[in-house]
Amino acid sequence: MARPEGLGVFRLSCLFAVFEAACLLDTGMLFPRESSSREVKELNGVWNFRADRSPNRNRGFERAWYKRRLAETGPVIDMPVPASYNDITQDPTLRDFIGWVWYEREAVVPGRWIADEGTRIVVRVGSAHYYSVMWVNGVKVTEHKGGHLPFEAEIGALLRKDPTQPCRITIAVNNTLSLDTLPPGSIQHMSDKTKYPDGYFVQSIFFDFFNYAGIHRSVLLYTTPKAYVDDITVVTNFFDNTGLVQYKLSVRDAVSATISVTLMDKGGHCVASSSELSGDLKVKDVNLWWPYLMHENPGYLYSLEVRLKAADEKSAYEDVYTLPVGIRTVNVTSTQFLINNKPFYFHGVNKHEDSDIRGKGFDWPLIVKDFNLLKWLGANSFRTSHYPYAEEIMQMCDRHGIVVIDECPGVGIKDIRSFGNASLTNHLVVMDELVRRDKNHPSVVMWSVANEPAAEMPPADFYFKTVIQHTKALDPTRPVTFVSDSNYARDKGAPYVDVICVNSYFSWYHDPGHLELIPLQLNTQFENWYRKYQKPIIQSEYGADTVPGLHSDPPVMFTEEYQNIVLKNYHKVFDEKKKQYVIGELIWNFADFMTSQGVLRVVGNKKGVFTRQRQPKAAAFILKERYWRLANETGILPPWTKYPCSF
Ligand code: BDP
Repeated sequence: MARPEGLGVFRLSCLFAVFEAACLLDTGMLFPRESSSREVKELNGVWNFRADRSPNRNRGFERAWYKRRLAETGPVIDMPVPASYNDITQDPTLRDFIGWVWYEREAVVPGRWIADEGTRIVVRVGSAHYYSVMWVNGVKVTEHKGGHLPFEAEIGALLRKDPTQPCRITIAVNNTLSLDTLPPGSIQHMSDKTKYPDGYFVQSIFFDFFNYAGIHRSVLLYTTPKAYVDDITVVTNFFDNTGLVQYKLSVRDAVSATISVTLMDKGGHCVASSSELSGDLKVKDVNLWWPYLMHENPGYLYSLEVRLKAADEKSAYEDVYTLPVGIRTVNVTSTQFLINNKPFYFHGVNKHEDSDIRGKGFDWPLIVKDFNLLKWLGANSFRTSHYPYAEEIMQMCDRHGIVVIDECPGVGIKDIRSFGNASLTNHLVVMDELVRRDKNHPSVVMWSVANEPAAEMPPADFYFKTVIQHTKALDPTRPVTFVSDSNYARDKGAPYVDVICVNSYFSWYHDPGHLELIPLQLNTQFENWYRKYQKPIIQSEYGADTVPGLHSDPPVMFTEEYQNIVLKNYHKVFDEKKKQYVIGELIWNFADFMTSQGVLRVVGNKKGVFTRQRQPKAAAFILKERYWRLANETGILPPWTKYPCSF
């Protein structure tokens, strides 16, 4: 990614050719936004729900539950959408259920949507984990593999066939993970009749968070005109005071279209315009997009308003879509991560989408609380460990200047059978879907293709080389990483990435209790990786499980004092190495989170600096002190945030 100054324009002009060639998907996935030509109707609330408890979990398909009201097929319960279903009831068999569950509700579709044949009606699911099939009025409209990315289907024609019918949406969701899903898992059938009843099976997973399932993000109906803007890609740059927004539009079903593209500043003033499907917009006296705590006006967003006018024999159509655009650059040298050509140091966190009751279900109060905590902490960044987060979270990051390492669900790739062709093909499709969804977010500065896979296995080299190269071809504007454990010697992904991300748990999983070893071992870790690859390094995980309220001095494991010393000992080394090639530190974890049950976990993973209920442990104050100090050293802080801050 290192780029000599001055080559930027040449690089940009080549980008779109590559964007197109590499992606296997043929439609866009713009976030549904209301405009003068588009309406959005949320279908969140209480849905009917039924788990298929038949021995092969297939009765719903055999008896075509989608053809009737779900309540007519058997007993249904209330289920909130969005939410994981696991923690909603008191039933342990539903919490741990494996297989197909069925959701259903009827939506009221505005009559004018149906009456106007020039209106496309789309049903969209923000995410459902893991495999989904969707029907409308008993007709299958789409299916989707993967638990963290959106899918949609156009249903206008179907609804117009019989406008007297309600719009009954049925979604079957299966959480079973197999060796070629992402993340992978496997089903163990327990055949020892002395220990297990007939047909007993369990889901094995190779990652450390609860495999929450259900419809996790909003279900929407939205409209566009028949001729519409299907996709927008923007790439940005700047030279001196002039910003450059290179854009490309994809439009559908538009015969004889005219385009008008207007870039507006925050005040709504036009700063550049065009009437082409693709082009360069120049912005004088540009306001760059800056990270939180790096500039007094972080997260500056322009609005790119795209107007499409088209006509066919029957009608004229006008579509309007407005995309927020942040103008910024990202580059990597052998020792630095540069945002807008200035060194950026990641002082942030790893997160999970996880909370009481909702599991991985989207929840605005939780999200806004988390952003308040991030800002309180002085965190300027996070990694979406270990899967893509909700689009609304990425939009918050854009607005608040929180920098994101956007990770795909490539976590727990531990079994050699998960390196086969089926897995690889699926991994490439997931990267396509992720880049398609998140490519325009200025907050996203790097893609992460995997977390701690079994990189020592022989097929890992080809596998990760392919995934990393594919991702770079999809998006040549952002660096790519691959998150390794601390053992540099067995790493197969590192030669191909731009930034090395390393997780290590010295004095925890290695030499538990020996806090005094952290500085030596961490120093050795950094030296080894840098000597071998000469690439900048992020400490992408470190931490210690801590039960809030547990105390001991001298510190012992699981106490708040122990977590404090782990952090402080890591920080000493970071302070030295950040003068050389260490470009960031991300604590594991922002908050405690649920895992599957096991002897190493006491009601979940307790490495949070906040509890699962978002209350600070002692370590949160240490981190806050440090992050504000780092920000004060490296950034330009607005007066109200001057260290020591007023929070
Ligand atoms: C790391 C994993 C993370 C785990 C963490 C831990 O990347 O998902 O939760 O260990 O054990 O290796 O706490």
